[in-house]
Amino acid sequence: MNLRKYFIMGSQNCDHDPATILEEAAKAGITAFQFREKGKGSLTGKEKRELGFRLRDICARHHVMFFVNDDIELAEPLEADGIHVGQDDMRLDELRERFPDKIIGLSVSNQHEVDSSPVHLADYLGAGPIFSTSTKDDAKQAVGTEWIKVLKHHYPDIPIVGIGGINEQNAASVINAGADGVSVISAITKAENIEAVVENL
Ligand code: TZP
Ligand code: MG
Repeated sequence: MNLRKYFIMGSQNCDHDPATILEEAAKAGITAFQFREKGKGSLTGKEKRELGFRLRDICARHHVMFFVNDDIELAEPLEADGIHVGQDDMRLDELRERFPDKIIGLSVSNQHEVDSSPVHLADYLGAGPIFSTSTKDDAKQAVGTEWIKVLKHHYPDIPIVGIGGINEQNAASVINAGADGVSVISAITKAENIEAVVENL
């Protein structure tokens, strides 16, 4: 499992064809992708599913791991490598039972969430928002790279990816804090030069 450069997006994050953006990012060397079709302007139903298949196909061609955010019903048809859930989604023990072979990622934003989650059932943790972000309307308080260190100290064996406000300039600080990877939305979807950004993450 290589989470080093983990791109996340849905059509709501893209000002042109999401497939074109993903294709460029995949060619440039992202190692994982999460289909997160969610929030204002996002697709639902058949359109969401069709976009999922297109993006899944791009990942397969480039050997990029493919994750689905939340949508349990899409994980199987899209043959996702894994599922990423937050605190308000399906319980980890139920997920694990239903998808014994899929990678399960869990978002943890603070100590309270860690205390109330079966963290050990997760295959990796998404930690953040590390920096402030305007991409997610309901993003929680930015926690800084210190949060990576705290999590790594308590769970040295669980891979951790930072999320939230990560870009070319600050990605190194997230990795230096002990993260196994960085996950980004806008750093790539809003990039003028996707290849250069992916390279520098
Ligand atoms: N979860 C916490 S912050 C965030 C998500 C999905 C948004 C990250 O977007 P960006 O543009 O990389 O700050
Ligand atoms: Mg969720």
